[in-house]
Amino acid sequence: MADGKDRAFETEHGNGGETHQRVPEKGPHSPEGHLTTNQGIRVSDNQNSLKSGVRGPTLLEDFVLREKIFHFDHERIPERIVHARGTAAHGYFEPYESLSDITSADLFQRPGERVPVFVRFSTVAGGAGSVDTPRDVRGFAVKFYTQQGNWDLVGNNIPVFFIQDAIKFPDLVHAVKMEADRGYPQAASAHDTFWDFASLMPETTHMLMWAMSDRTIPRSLRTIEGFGVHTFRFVNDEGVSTFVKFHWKPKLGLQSTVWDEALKLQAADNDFHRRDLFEAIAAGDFPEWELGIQTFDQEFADSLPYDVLDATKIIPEELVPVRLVGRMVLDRNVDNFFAETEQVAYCPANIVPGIDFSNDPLLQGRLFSYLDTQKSRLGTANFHQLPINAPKCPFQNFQRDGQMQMLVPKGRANYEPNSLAQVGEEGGPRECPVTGFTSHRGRAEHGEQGDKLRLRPELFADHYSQARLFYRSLTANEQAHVAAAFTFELSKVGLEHIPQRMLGNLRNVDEDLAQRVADGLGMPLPKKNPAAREPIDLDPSPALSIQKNMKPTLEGRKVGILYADGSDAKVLAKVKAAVEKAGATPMLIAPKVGGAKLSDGTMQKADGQLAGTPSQTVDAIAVVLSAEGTAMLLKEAAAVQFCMDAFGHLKAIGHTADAKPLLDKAGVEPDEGVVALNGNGNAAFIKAASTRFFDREPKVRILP
Ligand code: HDE
Repeated sequence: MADGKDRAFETEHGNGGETHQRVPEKGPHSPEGHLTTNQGIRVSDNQNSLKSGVRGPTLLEDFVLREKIFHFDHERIPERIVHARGTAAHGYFEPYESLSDITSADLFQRPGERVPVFVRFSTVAGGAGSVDTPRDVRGFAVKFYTQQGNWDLVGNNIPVFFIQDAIKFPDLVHAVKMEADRGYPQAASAHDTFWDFASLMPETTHMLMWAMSDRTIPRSLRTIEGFGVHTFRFVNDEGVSTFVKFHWKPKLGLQSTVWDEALKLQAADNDFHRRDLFEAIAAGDFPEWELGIQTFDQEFADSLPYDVLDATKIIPEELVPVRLVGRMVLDRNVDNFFAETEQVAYCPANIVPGIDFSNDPLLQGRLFSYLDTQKSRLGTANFHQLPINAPKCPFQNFQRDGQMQMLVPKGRANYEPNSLAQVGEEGGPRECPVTGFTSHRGRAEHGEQGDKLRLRPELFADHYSQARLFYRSLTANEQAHVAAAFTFELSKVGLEHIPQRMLGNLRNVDEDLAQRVADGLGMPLPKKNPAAREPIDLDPSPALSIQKNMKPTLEGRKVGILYADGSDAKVLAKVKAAVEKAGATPMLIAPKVGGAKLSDGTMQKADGQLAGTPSQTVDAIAVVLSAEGTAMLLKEAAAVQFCMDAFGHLKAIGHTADAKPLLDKAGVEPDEGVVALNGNGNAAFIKAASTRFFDREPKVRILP
């Protein structure tokens, strides 16, 4: 009779029923390995539901089936309203030096002492099932499990934000998410409602410059910076406050894709970023960032032509250098995506003594939102007890009960004050004015206290100076990318008055940029929109450019090596070894995943099949083909596209002499990045593969 059971198991044990008598001591059929219901009852059959007769109806009495389906029906929880798609990892933070002069926060006192962290990276606009590589801001949320409680630094990979006041956040998010009637586009800002809102709210302009730059199409999560965005406070033992802005600097340097590559990655691998992070950690190639701080006092803040409480402004690094105070290493993947990555609950209100908020009106709104959203997402006020959210130091108070209470508090003391200790009963915890968290007092003279007003500080009205500063800090190639991104996004807007309004705003940023976007759209340049406050010229900040700060290294990157039957075994082995020596991962790509027969007769297995491993998934390519292999692949569109895209995405291309006809067919023109592989050390190829060839771009695409 067909019962769907595991045949090998049956052979071993004679028949299914016999297992009850002869339980092995170890393995899946040992007592510990037994499958049970949630009530602990052992399950005898996980393949068949209980029926009345072999062909009869399923019985309601089948509690094993009912419990299993019931639980499955409720496996999903509401996804995050923003930042729904994310990936996370465990690691540690260690300070380089004591910061006791400026903060009493315990985690910054003892150099080298590690604090566990859990970091979640995310996109913002798309749903949990969207893709990893849209043009979007990346969330960079860090939970530090310190000995004084949890500190959450819930930041982004961009140092400013779209809006200045939390009251506009629901409007912003409604506008950027898929349009309310049609339910699209997913994970894209290139549509009417986003640009309608953005163009009506000039305060978004600085962030728009960043969003349209290569910052929002990162190559890897390992190559993004992170920012706390708001101005925070450090407070030392004497209660003296210093303003602080937080930065994360990636060890591998900044690196982005080009737009066509990001688009094609959406087709090649929806999970490109999470796979990259997971694989790097699994391989022991641990991603690392340094924590940087910019600190300054009130007097300095008062001297600036912008307001440090305004989250649409940066303080250029050239003005206040970023001091590197520690490093963070991610060295452990999650065991379970749901239990950890999905259930983690970050909250900017989670701070520890020694750190405090500023009055940034965006931050102030966030302090309410995150706790509130966790209740609807995780369903109970006890979500802090989930292992991923619970502090690693003791925590105790008189909060009680509620859904999913996991703790079993003892005794009668569930209120305070109480005098139960006087009669020998447990009295429970007490407040501590000395070591407990105390808030920094605001100062009336800085407008931090006063009349109740729905107003913004005066300097918040300057919406364009820093947008201009950003644009003018980029390389010419990066500026062209910004113009191209505005052109692409606005070309997707159906209502014509919206791009016109946006162009009118851009004229306040930079006339040349506005003209380029207008030309790119094939639209007339409208009149400049009046600015609430006339922009001023600020000194450019080279630190804002990705290209000016890229690290020429192959470390942590991937090189795709294309080969086929007849490829030279020695050349292949040498390229592979050179790539490994440079700290990168070679990815062997052949027409068939089973491999190809090399010149010496050996069969070389592939890591990826050509049709499923396009060159956008790697950082550089080596085409190691014989004349015979080249002749065969000239008829394979995937091979031609492989080379064409590597060239178009400004990547290094190493090749054997015999592979030249394939490169010719793909339109690969000779330049610095196209290197002959002669099998002797491949030094020139490795050097080329460690960077990208932005000078090549005018040959492959017309940028506005
Ligand atoms: Fe968030 N944001 N946000 N945000 N945010 C959320 O909290 C919110 C803002 C950021 O990996 C939500 O748990 C408001 C700035 C990250 O789980 C929600 C405002 C910055 C994450 C929320 C902002 C961020 C979130 C949704 C304007 C950079 C993902 C789910 C006042 C400094 C954390 C959740 C993770 C998530 C509210 C603006 C970063 C709804 C009201 C600025 C990295 O509470």
